[in-house]
Amino acid sequence: MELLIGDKAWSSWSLRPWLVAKRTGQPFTETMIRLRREDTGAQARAAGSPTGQIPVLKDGAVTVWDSLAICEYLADRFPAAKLWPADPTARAMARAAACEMHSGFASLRGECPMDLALKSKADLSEATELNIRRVCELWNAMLGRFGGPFLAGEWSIADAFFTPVATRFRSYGVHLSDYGDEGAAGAYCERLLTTPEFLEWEAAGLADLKS
Ligand SMILES: N[C@@H](CCC(=O)N[C@@H](CS)C(=O)NCC(=O)O)C(=O)O
Repeated sequence: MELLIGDKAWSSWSLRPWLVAKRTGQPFTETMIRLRREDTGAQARAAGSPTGQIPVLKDGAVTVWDSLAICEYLADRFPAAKLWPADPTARAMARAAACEMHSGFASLRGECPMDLALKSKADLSEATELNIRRVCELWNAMLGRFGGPFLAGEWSIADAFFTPVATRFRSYGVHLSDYGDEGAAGAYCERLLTTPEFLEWEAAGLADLKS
């Protein structure tokens, strides 16, 4: 398997399927497409991306070109990795959470792009603050219902989707206690940022910035 990804410090879309691919325990190669360059789209196309965007997974004759679709493909291909919860209720809610992230939170995404090297205090718009409040509400509801340590109990694709969000909260100095959290969401955020897989991604991303 080959995963086309963008710069690890910036590519929030690539981080999600990369974390999931790691959790399969299967070997895969990574091809890095440099973002924020004039020829980013052309490079991605030349490497096999039908849209000129990344991430893309290539597995033999199969090409999958969207982060959520890649995660679903990996869950189908490697059922033993338990990438979605086994319990149908937990699975449905984990999927809803991942889909909400995949298609929503536009203001948060636009105003606070992922940048692993950044530590700042942003002046956030009302729309972004509403997004943060909703993330907090969702995290608290799922952690409360399934008992943690991750959103639907054990780590799942839903947690991969919210890992880039956790980096944004850290980079932009967002304290979840200002948005209705009584501690569980903040602790979960910290948990996402200390998994061995994320730490590996982060170290490589920060090293790339220096090279
Ligand atoms: N919906 C797509 C979005 C992918 C996306 O926006 N990728 C960005 C990088 S993080 C990209 O390829 N940007 C380069 C470009 O558009 O030229 C997915 O989930 O995979």
